[in-house]
Amino acid sequence: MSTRKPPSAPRCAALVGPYLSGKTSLLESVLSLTGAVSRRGSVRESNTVGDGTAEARARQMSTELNVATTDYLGETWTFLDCPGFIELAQDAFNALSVVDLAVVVCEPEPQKVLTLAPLLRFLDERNIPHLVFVNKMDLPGGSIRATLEALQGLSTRPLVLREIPIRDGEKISGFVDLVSERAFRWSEAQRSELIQLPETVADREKEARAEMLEAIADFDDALLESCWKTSSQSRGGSTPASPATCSRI
Ligand SMILES: Nc1nc2c(ncn2[C@@H]2O[C@H](COP(=O)(O)OP(=O)(O)O)[C@@H](O)[C@H]2O)c(=O)[nH]1
Ligand SMILES: [Mg+2]
Repeated sequence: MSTRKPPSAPRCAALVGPYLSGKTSLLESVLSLTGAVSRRGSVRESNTVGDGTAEARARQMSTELNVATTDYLGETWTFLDCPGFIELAQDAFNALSVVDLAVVVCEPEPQKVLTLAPLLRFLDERNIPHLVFVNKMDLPGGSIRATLEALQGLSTRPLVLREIPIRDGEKISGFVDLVSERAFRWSEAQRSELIQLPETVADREKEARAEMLEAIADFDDALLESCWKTSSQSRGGSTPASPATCSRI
């Protein structure tokens, strides 16, 4: 029996969040990993797909919406990378009114996420589907747990981890996807590599997955069933690997 679902209509996602959290870099990674561009540019080298206007390059920041389309697993996604600069916030709110999904990009620092309060309120009040992507996990000192607690204080909806980090000493070397129960090792600017679930993270994975399923069970039985299926299929090795850029929370 085929496990493939029929492709959906084209979808649109907004990348929103504070200035410098990494939205334009995330867009570049998505485009590169899905094959829309052959070489991953970098904001520091001023050669990204986004921020291509003279003004954005000169200011080294997004000064207007960046729009790019790519395909993944047979589905078409258009991304609206919104400027995070506070004086351009209206551009982000306008984009959020038309998208299927908002990806809130932030850094793993509780103090910094407090600035997300108006954005999360906007998403909550309008019932806009959203996920939080905690970026810059390669930098030392970030805390997922403290960041999640700070975010929960700003959101009326329960927030649960979708991925947990794999630590290697002080550094984070990869993550476990709690839906498929697959572990991945990060490689700089490359597709994450599927690895055996490390023993050191097995207990934490069970605990975090139980929390995630419990939260889902409170409001969506179909989604709960789909999570169970995805995990058993991936243990059988029949589903494609998750994208390296999937959600961190
Ligand atoms: N260490 C680290 N730096 C990042 C990461 N993502 C983005 N950056 C850097 O953060 C800065 C801002 O990135 P940018 O994508 O322009 O952020 P935006 O303002 O949210 O669009 C740039 O110098 C990027 O190179 C990341 O995952 N890790
Ligand atoms: Mg930007």
